[in-house]
Order: sequence, then C-alpha cells, then structure tokens
Amino acid sequence: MPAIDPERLLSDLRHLRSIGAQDRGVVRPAFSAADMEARRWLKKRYEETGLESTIDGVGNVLGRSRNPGKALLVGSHSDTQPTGGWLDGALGVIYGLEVVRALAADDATRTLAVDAVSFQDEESRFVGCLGSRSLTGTLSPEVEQGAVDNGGVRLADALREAGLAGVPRLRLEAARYAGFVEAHIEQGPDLEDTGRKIGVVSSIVGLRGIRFVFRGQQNHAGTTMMARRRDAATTLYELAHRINQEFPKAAGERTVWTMGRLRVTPNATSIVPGYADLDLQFRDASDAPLDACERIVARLVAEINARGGVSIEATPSRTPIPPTRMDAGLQEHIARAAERHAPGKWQHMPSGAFHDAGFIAASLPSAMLFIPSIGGISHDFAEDSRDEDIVLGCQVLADAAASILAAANAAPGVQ
Ligand code: HGY
Ligand code: MN
Ligand code: MN
Repeated sequence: MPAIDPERLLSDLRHLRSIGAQDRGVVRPAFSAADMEARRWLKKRYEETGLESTIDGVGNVLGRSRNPGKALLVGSHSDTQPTGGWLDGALGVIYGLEVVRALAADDATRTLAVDAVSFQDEESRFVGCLGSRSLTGTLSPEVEQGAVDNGGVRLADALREAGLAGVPRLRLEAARYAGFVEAHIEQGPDLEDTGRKIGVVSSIVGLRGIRFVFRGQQNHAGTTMMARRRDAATTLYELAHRINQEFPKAAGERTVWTMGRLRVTPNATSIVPGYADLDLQFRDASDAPLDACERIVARLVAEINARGGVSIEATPSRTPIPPTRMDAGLQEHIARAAERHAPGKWQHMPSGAFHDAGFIAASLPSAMLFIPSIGGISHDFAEDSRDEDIVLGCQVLADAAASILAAANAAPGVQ
C-alpha cells in the first residue's frame, strides 16, 4: 500500500499556514493577495509533483494527472474565513498533494491517476463554494453578477484585481473520474468526545439564509417618548428573540441556526435607530426542519408587519445549499482503510459544516473523511489538530484512494 511521508505532509501544511498567517490562524479570504499567493505556490507544487496544473478563471487550482485510466479527484479549498483556522480547507488540499506523491512512489499504484484540486471561495466571501459551483456548471450568471462581499466589493472587481478576468474557467470532466474525495477537519467535538480518529461522512447539511431589513424612524433618544418610537433595533431584538423561542419547536436533532451578522444604523447611544438589518442562517441534514423554520419566519414577519411602526423586509441572503448524501461505495473504501490504520477508532457521521463535496456530489460520486478538531473549535484562530491525527488521516486517505482507483480501473470496459 502507498506510504505517505509525514514530514513532507506537515512541512507543506505549515508552509501554506505561513501564507496569510495571523496569530495562530490564517487570514486568506478568497481573491486576497494571500489567497492568490497560496494558489500560485500550490500550482507550482502540483507541477513539481508531475501534474499539469492550472489556475482557472475563478481561481480554482487543478493538478491533472498524466496517468491513464479512471482518475480520482482529491482536494478541498485553500481560502479561509476572515479570521480562519490554519486547517479548514488547507488540510484536504495538502492531503490531495501528498496522496498524489505517495501513490506515485509505490510500484503497485504509480500508474493510477489522482488529480488534486483547491476550490475557490468555499468560505462564501462572495458565493459559498463558488469554485466547485463553477466547476460543475451550477454557478448562475445572476448569482455571480449580484455577488458582493461584506465590504461592498463586487465579485467582478475582485476577479479583475486578482488578474483572473477573462481567464478560461475549468469544467469538470465527469467521465474522467471514479469520484471525488475531500478530507477535512471535523470542526466539531464528536470525534474527540468519542476518542475516534477518523470520521466517514454519511451526509452534508443543507443550509439556507434570510436577510431581514428593519425600517423605522431615526429620532432623538431623549425627547421621543416610548409610545411614539419606531425603533428598528428593538424590532430586530424582538424578532431574534422569538426565533430563538420558536425554532426549537420545529428543530430536528441537529438543526442549528445562527444570527452572527447584524447592523444598527446610525449605531449611536443617543439616537433611536431608524434602520437595522440581520442575517439568519439555518442548517439541517434534511429539508423538513428547514421548511418548518421558513414557515415560522414568515409567520413572525407577517405578524410584526401587521402591527405597523417598523417594517421588516425578508429576502434570501444566499443561494440555498441542499442536504447531500455521500456515496456509499466510496464510504466503504474509506471505512476499510480506517479500520486498517485505526481499528475500531472510526465512525460514520454527518457533517454539520457544508463543503465543496456537497456540490461535486451532483456530478460525481463523492465522499469525505474527517480528522478530529482539538476542542471541536473551528472558524477561529485557535483551530488545531494533533500532528499524529493529521498524519493518520492522510495515510487512510492514500489507502482509500488506491483501493477506489484499483476497483475503478479493474471494472470491465475501463480504458
Ligand atoms: O460554514 C461552513 O460550514 C463552512 O465551513 N464554510
Ligand atoms: Mn472548509
Ligand atoms: Mn469553513
């Protein structure tokens, strides 16, 4: 079986960490100078590894194997959250590079084809999973044209700034592949809590977002009596409170919702705010609880609007991400490799985070492998995993890749 090189793996992961490093984490948002520097470094790494590498017109980096036969696509994303952890996405990208090298170094696997990829903007600076949507042809022109980041920068301007305007965009050659496998940190506490080392992902959550705009009347905080106020922020607090009261009645076991982005204008202590806006994001592994949450929101907004005073406008804040099941056959290959290297220390589990695999799954059989996150922390500079867990996860992935490709290329009729 192919053997990964732990030092080489950790050294490339640490090099990627150094690009955009801040405190213990990384600041490498999509299309930033650090992001594009990391992509150029990765492209060079792919070339040194014998892959034909390309940075496409939305910033996806693809390393394409020159080997014959059915290929396996392996990777993740190298862009980060605004205050990101060093492993979110980066782990799967460098695993992809290391799996290519490990299989190339083993006589039994050197002729197998592994393509390595880093998708762009998985972290939704402009559009969640922009790169994998573009690669699979599911990025609508309307969504792309309307994409603006939190600072008001348009996607078209960011593309031009990054030197990508007019660069051809890659499209997935689905027939080339036996499937796609993404390795990722769990970003939650389950593996650490159970003492397990590998997660074989069964499904990836679906996600929806609603933006609320509250319009009242700005006024003096001393002379405007309470009965006469049209206070946009007070209505925001009321809606947020009632969502937290009502959602648990409709929630499933793993339904989550977050109101992590809001604005109050003019955000001054002696002014009754006339404007406020709030983003609500909610997730579940199936559509039913998400539909129920949407019905609750519609009822609350209608009720508050019927009162008058402050109006609420509710619109989708992002393209919904549907819940996705992972391919059972690929899961089996990962599970067998996990049993070989971590006997009894692995489990099937859902993913509470969304991932590029959720979009690639519409075009290819797809699967994911998790490693433990220390303290279950992610999307924070404190995000971290143990070196031994990082190394073990990569070895399991290399074995799984080899067995997936051996099976795919043994199948009758594979040229
Ligand atoms: O938010 C997510 O689930 C992903 O980590 N971007
Ligand atoms: Mn991620
Ligand atoms: Mn993330």
